Amino acid sequence: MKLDKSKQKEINKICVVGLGYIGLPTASMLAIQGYQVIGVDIDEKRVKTIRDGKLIINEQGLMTLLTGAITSGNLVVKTEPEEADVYIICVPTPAMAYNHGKKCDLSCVLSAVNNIKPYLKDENLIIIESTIPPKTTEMIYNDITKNTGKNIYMAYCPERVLPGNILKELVENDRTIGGINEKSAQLAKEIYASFVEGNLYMTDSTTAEMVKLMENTFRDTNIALANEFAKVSTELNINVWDAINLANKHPRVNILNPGPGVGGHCISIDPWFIVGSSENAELIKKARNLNDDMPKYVASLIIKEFKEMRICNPKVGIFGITYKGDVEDTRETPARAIIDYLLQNDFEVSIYDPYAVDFEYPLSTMEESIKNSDALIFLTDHDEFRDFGKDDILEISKLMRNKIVIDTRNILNHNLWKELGFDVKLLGDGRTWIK
Ligand code: SAJ
Repeated sequence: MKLDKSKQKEINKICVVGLGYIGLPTASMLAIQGYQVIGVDIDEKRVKTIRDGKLIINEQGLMTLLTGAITSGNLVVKTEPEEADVYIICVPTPAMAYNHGKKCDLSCVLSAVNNIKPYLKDENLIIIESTIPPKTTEMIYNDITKNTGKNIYMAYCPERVLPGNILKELVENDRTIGGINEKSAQLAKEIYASFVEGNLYMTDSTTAEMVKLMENTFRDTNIALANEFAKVSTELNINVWDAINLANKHPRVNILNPGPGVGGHCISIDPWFIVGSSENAELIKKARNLNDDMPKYVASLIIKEFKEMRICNPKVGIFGITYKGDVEDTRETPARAIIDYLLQNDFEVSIYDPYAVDFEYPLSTMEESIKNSDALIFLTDHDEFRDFGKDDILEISKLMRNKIVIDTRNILNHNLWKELGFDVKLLGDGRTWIK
């Protein structure tokens, strides 16, 4: 959709603060639509890299979009903000430890707001896209109006895109636009209407903040329920995967998958922002803790099993450490805690992951990880593991000391592994574990 300049007289210049996964694609998209965009990042190296037309993140299609934005002359990147009609804040909001849980670290958002304060004029619009706790937009709005005396507009418009598919989702996904008042929401809507093809829903800023957190909390609590079903099924000697599959045949049921825990920088963190905002968020807190305890549950099952089997000086190959399949991201990965528990219990651990590059523990080749091991423990649902066929399994079998596989994601062809002599143990299938 091209910008209808006649309708956009009030907004010409947009300053996007934070040029990461969300800020850079958003700034480029707005520049292509004809806005004059100033992209700001405090990281000089990052600014220089973008200026040179190079990418700071590996994202499909972003190179073409960025090149288009820079050559159009509409996108300029720098380390300091400047006067503009609109400011869009896309900086990180990590979690920090707090009161047996976590809370939102707002320091980057607050410092971005402080950096734009000297440039603010009456009638400016500030949009926050970073994930933040409820009422943060209101708090920042009150602070700005009190301390600058400026008459500004403000809105919260959370991003919703999946890394790996950012550009498509940036354009196609519906968006929630929460204004501090109606005029703020209306102005923010005009900006997003320039490139979003999905629906734009307007609401107030606190509702929009909750909407973002509720989306990820829904997923977290649903996974927690699946994980609890897995523990109960193990006790009852049934297979949770079969049970979930059958339950999901109901037209109004959709239970997600159990697993070794919930990782990544969104689902495992955002629910804490609700917990920190209300004493009534009991279920959310319980679900979060249940998912956080899954690595301990999985490690204890494995340790107990090895004791029952009387395997001395166990060596295991860990297959997959990233937080989910086919990505290289290890932030908040449950694999980290599982490896810690195994090491504390005198397991020798050798780690293989086809995607991970950076990790606290050394990474091995697939062969090193298999060699002389008693078991292979599959923690991540990489397609490479799913695709293991007869020849691969036979090769693996030759190198191992004991032929055990532990599948925490239900990704292996269990019948094939069993036919080739393996003892297959599946998370959530009580029949495969010694009682
Ligand atoms: N997981 C399970 N069982 C499942 C599904 C996932 O154990 O059935 C685990 C995964 O293995 C992983 C974690 O949960 O460790 C989170 O993975 P995910 O694919 O659910 O979510 P993210 O963190 O990669 O991306 C999400 C997306 N949100 C939703 O799908 C609701 C994305 O659209 C958001 O933009 C992003 O969070 C975000 O920024 O909030």
